[in-house]
Formats: sequence, C-alpha cells, structure tokens
Amino acid sequence: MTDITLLGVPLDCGKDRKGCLMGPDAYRVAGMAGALAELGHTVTDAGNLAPGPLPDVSGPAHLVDLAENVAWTGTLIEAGRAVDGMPIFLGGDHALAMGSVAGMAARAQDRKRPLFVLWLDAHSDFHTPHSTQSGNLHGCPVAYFTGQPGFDAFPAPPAPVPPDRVCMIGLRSVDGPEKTAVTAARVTTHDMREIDETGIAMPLRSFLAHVAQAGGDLHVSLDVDFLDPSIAPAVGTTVPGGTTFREAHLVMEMLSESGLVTSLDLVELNPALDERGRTASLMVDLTASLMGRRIFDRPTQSFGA
Ligand code: 5AB
Ligand code: MN
Ligand code: MN
Ligand code: MN
Repeated sequence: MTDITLLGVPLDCGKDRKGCLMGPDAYRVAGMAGALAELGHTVTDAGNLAPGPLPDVSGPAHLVDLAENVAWTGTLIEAGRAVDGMPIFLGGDHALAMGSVAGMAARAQDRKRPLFVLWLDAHSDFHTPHSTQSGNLHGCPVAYFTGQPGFDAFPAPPAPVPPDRVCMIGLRSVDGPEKTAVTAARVTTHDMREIDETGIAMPLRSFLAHVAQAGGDLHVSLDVDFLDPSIAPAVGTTVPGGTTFREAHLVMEMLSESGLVTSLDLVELNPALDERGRTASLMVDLTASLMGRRIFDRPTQSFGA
C-alpha cells in the first residue's frame, strides 16, 4: 500500500481564462481522499500550497503572469522534492508541471534513479516563452523540465529530464513550432490517429516495459483534455476526438498493474465549466483506477483450457 500526499495547487496563472484555482477543492468535494483510503492507502491531505513572493523578472511581453509562474515553479520544486511517498498534485492548470516534474526529477536524482514522464494530453505543451503565440505558460511545461533554452526568468531545473524519457499519448493539437521541436528532441509521441489504429494498450505497454527495464521512477501528468470533451467538459481547451471512458481507465489500470508510478499531476480541471461535478468525479475515479481499483482481480475465470 502506498503513502499518498495530496498537494493542493490552486495555480491559475498558466493562461488567461481563470477557474482552475478551484480544482483542488473540487477534487476534495468529489471524494478524492476517501476513494484512495478505501483502497487501503494512507492518505494525507497537505492542504493548498501558495507561491513564494513575486520575483522581479522580465521576458517576452505577451507572456501571461510570468512572475507568478516563476514563483510557483520554485515553490513546487521544493514541495515535491520533500515528499517521501507518492505526491498527487491537485491542480491547478498545467503550468504547475514545470515545478512538479522538475521537483520529481530532482527527487529521483537524489535517489539515483532516472525519472520518466508519461504525458497524457491533447497537447504537447512543448512551447518556450519565445515560441508560444498565446503567451500562456500552461503550453510550455515540457520544454521547461526537459531543459530547453528560453526559460531564463525561471529557476534552472535541478535535474532536467532527457526528452527521450518523455512519452506523450493522446495528442491531437500540436502547434507548428512544437511539432518541429518535439520531433527534433526525440520525445516519444503517440497521437490519436495512432491510438485509433493500434489501440491504446500497445504503445503504453512498450513504454512501461522500457521504464521497468531502466529501473526508473515514473511521473504521470494527466491533463483533463486527454479525455474526450463529451465525458470531461470541465476544461478550457477542449479538443474533439479525445480518449474514451474505457481507454482512459485502461491506461490507469495498466499503470496500476505496472507498479511503476511514483507521482501524479491532475491538471486543467476548471470547475466553473463542469456539469454537476461529473468531470471532477471522473478524475477521482481514474485516480482510483491508477491506485488499484479493479472491476475484478485478474485472472478472471474463463471456459476452456
Ligand atoms: B494545455 C496552445 N498550444 O500554446 C497554446 O491545456 C494550447 O496544458 C496549449 O495542454 C494548451 O496556447 C495547454 C494553443
Ligand atoms: Mn496540458
Ligand atoms: Mn492540454
Ligand atoms: Mn488547457
């Protein structure tokens, strides 16, 4: 059984449209702690983090809330690094993954283990402050924690994650400059077209085998827009053609069986856009699947030899 620490991260500065600051409380109301405790885990809700003082920084003028993002990143690196068991970062928008992943990479380095990252998202979030057109830093975390240039205003990530240890599944909205950069950096990508053809289990299985073989820690970053908007409406950046209810649960069930996951982000939930809390509930159920909830314990009984 796992020692889980829930870290509330009401970070809402990664984009213009506000609402993600209510995410941590929406997860609490939807019963996150109880769902995990019921599975036998020890759960500590550490409450909400707050960013440090706003630094005096400058960067491209169109960036949204640069100083606040920089402050949060430093706070998150230290907060995550200090957790002993499994932190679950209750977001908050995806700009939080600058700090959460950089912190987990630092922790993995302290433990002399390589950190791998599974990025479950419609988007590749591989912009730099210079390539982003929107100025929204929630589109930049992967470039930051893999150590791409252009993040001078931010603390340097203590242990940049080599891009070839990042696997993205669910992609269906990637901007031009990101396509070039993601490919050049040799990030592993599985877009929705590939999932349509092969199913979602195949690429995930090969990634998990690779992580196991390398003796790695595994951080999972789950953006609500990984899911199809028909089942998960509470997100600002809906993109049609996302994963189904069962595809998403299968990913979580396979992650659970692998025993490899050491930390998790739940990001981009905007409760103001939800319908009677259904997206928050789905995210809690997916987390429960990731932490061991099963339909049946396998193997199931079958006829024949
Ligand atoms: B999310 C877009 N690429 O840079 C941009 O939701 C969208 O964390 C970013 O994946 C989406 O603004 C960021 C158009
Ligand atoms: Mn994202
Ligand atoms: Mn996204
Ligand atoms: Mn978004």
